[in-house]
Amino acid sequence: MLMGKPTLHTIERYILEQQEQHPGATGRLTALLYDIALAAKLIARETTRAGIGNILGATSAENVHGEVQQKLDVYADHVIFRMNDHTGRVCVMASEEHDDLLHISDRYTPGYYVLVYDPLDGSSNIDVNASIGTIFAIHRRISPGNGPGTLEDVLQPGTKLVAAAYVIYGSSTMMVYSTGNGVHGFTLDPSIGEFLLSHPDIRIPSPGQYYSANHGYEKYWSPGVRRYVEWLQALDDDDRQPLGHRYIGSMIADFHRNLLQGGVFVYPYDARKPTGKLRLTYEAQPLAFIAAQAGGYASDGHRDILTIQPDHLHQRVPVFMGNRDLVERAEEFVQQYDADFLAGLR
Ligand code: FDP
Repeated sequence: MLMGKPTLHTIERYILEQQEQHPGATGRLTALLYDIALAAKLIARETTRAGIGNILGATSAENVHGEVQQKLDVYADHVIFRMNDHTGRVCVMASEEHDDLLHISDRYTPGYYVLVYDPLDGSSNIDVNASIGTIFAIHRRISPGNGPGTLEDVLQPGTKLVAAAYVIYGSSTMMVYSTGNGVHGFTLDPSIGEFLLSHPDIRIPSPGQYYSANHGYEKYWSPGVRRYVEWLQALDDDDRQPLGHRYIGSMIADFHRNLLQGGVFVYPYDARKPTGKLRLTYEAQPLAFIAAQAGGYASDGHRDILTIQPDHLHQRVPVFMGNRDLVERAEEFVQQYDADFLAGLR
């Protein structure tokens, strides 16, 4: 008897239904999201076999940030590019693993969208079997004409994003995406190879439960960040409950937990890293977009991350991201206490 059972929504069906609500839609974005979901399935297949295959471990190549690339990074990077280089939907791509733009071969017609991705975020966690992820950001092209996309197409503020998504490879694989109409999460059923709707219309619960920050770097933190974290710990008030502390060191895993359970993710500027560590276009913008669509907020301490106009491809940005009230509190602390510290970093 099937009556009364909830409807089973595959990611394809869900994306299509969302598209049908926009009468003018051409289906190009829908198709691009399918391609991304398929790339995610291929990467998930390899990440779950990472411990048994010879894929485990680092290659000798370093990426543009001087980090040793893991083999899975190389695989994920390649799969995403190959999945999107010939479809006529994308005019240019940028990957966190490459110095320069990834151009579409002149054998194929450049498309209307711009795809920016971090193929495997948190890759230092691969060898210890902790969760890792892939992040995608999609813009419309703004360069004139139908030729190859340009740097201008990639360097757009987050307010211009058409869609953003991430995939988390954890105890299960999930894809979470937004096209500006809420945030929806799908869990991969490996037995049928389909992403099924498991978390419709995600909203960040309030009050937030957790904060995520690398306490190992506390000695480099600014006075504002220290005071803020002490406030999160409720050290100033015996009657207030502290937030719990959780930090995996894999942004997607930390972000995902805070999205579902409420909290704030903090990767600030500090005495060693004046602009923080995380990349604006590949990491901060798409996650800020998803946070905002789930009712949250992301700031660099002074302004909404989505409003920042990037000026180069691998730009870094300090990040405070999660429940709006917790992030606004961070802004208050750093604006009150960090002017001298920041002036000293310049
Ligand atoms: P990773 O270097 O392992 O790829 O942006 C990269 C990132 O991981 C994030 O996923 C993570 O949140 C952060 O760096 C961890 O950095 P720290 O080890 O400095 O805390």
